[in-house]
Amino acid sequence: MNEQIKKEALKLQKELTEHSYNYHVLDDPEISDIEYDMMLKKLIEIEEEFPEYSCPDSPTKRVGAPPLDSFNQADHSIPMLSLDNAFNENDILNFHKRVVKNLNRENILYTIEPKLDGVAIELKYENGILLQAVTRGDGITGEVITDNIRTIRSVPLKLNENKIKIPSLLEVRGEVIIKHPDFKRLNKTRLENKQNIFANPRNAAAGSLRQLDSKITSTRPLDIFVYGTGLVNGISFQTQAQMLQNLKSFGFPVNTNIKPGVNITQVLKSYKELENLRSTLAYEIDGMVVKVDDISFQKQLGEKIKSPRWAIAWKFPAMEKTTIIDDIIVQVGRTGVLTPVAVLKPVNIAGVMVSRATLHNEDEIKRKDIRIGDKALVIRAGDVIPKIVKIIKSHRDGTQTSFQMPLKCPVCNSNIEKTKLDKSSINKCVNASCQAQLKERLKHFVSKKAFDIDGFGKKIVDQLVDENMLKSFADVFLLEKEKLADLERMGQKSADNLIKSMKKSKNVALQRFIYALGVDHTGENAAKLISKTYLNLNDVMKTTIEDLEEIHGIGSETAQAVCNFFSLQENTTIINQMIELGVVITNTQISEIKISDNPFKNKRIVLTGTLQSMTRSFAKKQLENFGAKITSALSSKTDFLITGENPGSKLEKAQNLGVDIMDETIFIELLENHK
Ligand code: I6G
Repeated sequence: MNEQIKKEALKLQKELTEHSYNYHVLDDPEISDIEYDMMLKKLIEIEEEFPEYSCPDSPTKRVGAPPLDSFNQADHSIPMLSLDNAFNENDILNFHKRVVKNLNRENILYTIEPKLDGVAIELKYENGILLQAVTRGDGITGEVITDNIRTIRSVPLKLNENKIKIPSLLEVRGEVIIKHPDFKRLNKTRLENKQNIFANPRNAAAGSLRQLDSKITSTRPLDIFVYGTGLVNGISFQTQAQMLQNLKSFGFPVNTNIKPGVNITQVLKSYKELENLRSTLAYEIDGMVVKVDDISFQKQLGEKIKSPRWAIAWKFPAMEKTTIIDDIIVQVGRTGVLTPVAVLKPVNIAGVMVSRATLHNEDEIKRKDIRIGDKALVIRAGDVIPKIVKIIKSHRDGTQTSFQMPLKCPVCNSNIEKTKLDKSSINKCVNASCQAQLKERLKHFVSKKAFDIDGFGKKIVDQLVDENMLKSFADVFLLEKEKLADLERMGQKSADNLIKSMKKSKNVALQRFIYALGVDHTGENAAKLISKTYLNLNDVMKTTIEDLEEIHGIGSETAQAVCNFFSLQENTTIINQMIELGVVITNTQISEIKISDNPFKNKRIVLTGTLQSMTRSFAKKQLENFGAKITSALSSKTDFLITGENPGSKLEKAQNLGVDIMDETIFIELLENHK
């Protein structure tokens, strides 16, 4: 019996190890997460009852071990050095010259790898089994974090044995990271649980590895890429590229953006390529590591006290910099929401001068304890607008001042309305005609995804509002070339072009038009969903909250905001003015073609009973969009009776008249099939 259980434990250990590798290293899972969890649960149960069938490389070790009181320390067999840095081409060419001179040979080949921005660690495998994991520490001694490292699914607990014989000792070095999507998810959860969020993926990875309770570490989305070896017995490598290849076949994740065996010209070219790739990668990198490829040459070159002579890190410009918050100003957005913005001492971050950073809202300022005069760490990631990561509190000298949200709108001096949301509160200027709101609404109205009026930039909108030439959306279509040309910094040609683009924009798709109106909670997606449902603007303007809520993807906030917007006389007046000025709104989502081919087209239809999946008026709207005619009275001319719950006398009458009866399920199916 016990033999049977032992066999099952071994089988589960083997299969779970393979599935984990497929999932975490190859990114190619063969079973579902639920199946994996079920198998793991079974193995945990067996190992709990029969601990003798467990082993150091059992997948059950990944769920964490009992908490430690403190970490033990361990010396690295070979010191974990750091790398010298290069900051420009010249530094790299000088490195190359030194290599050429020391080796006394030209034509040196290098292997280049992305430099990951994570936490350096060393893993020790004896006869293929992971026995110890140590942090870099001071390079000589690190902390033993084996239980924590075992929780990382992509770290092999046992080396794969295929073509290459498992060495008796293998120390592998690598970088523990957290990928961007995992980092975002982690911080979102922490925010929801009212925990401090991590400033960046590196801090999150370091914090997760520092846990004395590895069960906590096991909940963190840690990942690893390995890049080199420490002490090795029982295997040797000729080149850096071959070493990486072997590590890969042992089951380690090795970065895919590695270029093996390239000459110095290709090294120089690759830097730009990798820099361009940087923002597209799922993980943070901060440079490119250049290593002499031939390991016998590496040995010949040797090491200095702190760094090898055969490798160098060519750093990317920092995406994070510190600077001073000179002021905190308040901007008024198109919906009147007040947003505090930090005015920064201008700082060059990766080639872009940064002088502003949004602070989102009052609560964010409180949470991060941001004060005017503070020194702040600012991040610029991709095209996203700069963000304050944290305040350097040690810089405070008592001159820093707290920020107070204004009690009146800083632009029109109207009252501010404070609304408490679940996690934060928003402050809103109550005056819909506030100049700041008007400017922002108009900028949105003419923008690319809305009316797309070429040449109608933000500065022109500001200028036209200040000159009283734009007071509403309709005024855009009243602009005249001569008056525009008279404006400062405008001129005949620009005025001419602007009028031409304005005229061209008058033919607008319904979804763009709805989006352009800048209704609260109604972005591009909502505008598209609405125009997929209603034939024309008139139908949208007449709709109800209930009908809008029937649209999959439209929430109650959007439904209310849309109905509220169209219920205001001043809005409908402006829309009518625009139409009078030649704006033509066409629905490109519901086309004539669609209407020409569906089972409801030109049919006389009667609805009866209570529909479960939508309101009666929404069903009517949908049917009309398909070209049906909806009537209330049933006659022999009726083509279909659509029945909901409790259809009443109409059902019997239809049966007597021989009218086709369609229940809700069939109706929904036909509707969906022809959308
Ligand atoms: O800190 C490091 C990051 C990446 C390294 C490194 C590396 O290779 C991709 N390689 C060496 C040899 C050292 N540090 C010392």
